[in-house]
Amino acid sequence: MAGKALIVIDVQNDFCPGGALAVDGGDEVVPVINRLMGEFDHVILTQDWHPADHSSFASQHAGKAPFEDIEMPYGPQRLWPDHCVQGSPGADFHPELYWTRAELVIRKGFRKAIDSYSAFFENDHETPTGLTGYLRERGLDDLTFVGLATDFCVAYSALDARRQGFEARVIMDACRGIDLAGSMAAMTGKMEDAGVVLA
Ligand code: VGL
Ligand code: ZN
Repeated sequence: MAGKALIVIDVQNDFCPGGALAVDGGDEVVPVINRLMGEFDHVILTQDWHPADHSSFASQHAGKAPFEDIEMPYGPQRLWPDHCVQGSPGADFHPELYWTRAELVIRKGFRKAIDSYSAFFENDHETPTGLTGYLRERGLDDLTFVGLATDFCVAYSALDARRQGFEARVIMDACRGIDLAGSMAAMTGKMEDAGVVLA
C-alpha cells in the first residue's frame, strides 16, 4: 500500500510578509496547510537554514545585488537577500503553522558553499539531504508538496521527487511563488512535463 506524506516546504517567517525574502501572500498558505495536515497521517517539514555567511547571499559577493546571478562551481546561482539565518527569528516556522505535527524536519542550505532549493538534493544536484532514504525506509512514496516558494523550493522538490521515483502532487492554492523573470510559468511547465500533478 502506498504511504502518503504531506511535505511542507519552508513556511518560515522570512518568506512571509515582513520577512527578508517575502513572497506575496506567503502567510495565506498557513490556514490552508493546517487544514490539509488533518488529511495526512505523515507530515514532513523543510526549513531553509543558512549560516550567516552563506554563499547564496548577495552580501557575500562584492558589487553584487540580490536577485543577480553568479557562477558557482556547481553552475549558475541566483543571489538572495540574507534570509533564514540559523537560529534567527526569520528562520522560525510561521507561528500559526501547526509545526508540531511534523514527524521530520529536513534542514537545507546549511553548507556555506552550496545553496539548496530541493528537499532531496542541494543545488549541485549530487549532495543528498537524506530524504529519499527516509521516505523509502518508511514506505512513503505518494508525496504531496505545499509551501513556499512555488517556483523555487516547491518546484525543485517536486521535480526531484519524480526523478527519485515517487508520486508527486503540488496543491497550488497552498503555495505562493516569487515569480522572477517568468519563473512561475517556466517551473509549472517543467513540473507538468515531469508528471507532477498540479492540483
Ligand atoms: C527559497 C530562495 C532561497 C525557497 C529558499 O524556499 O523557495 N528560495 N532560499
Ligand atoms: Zn535560502
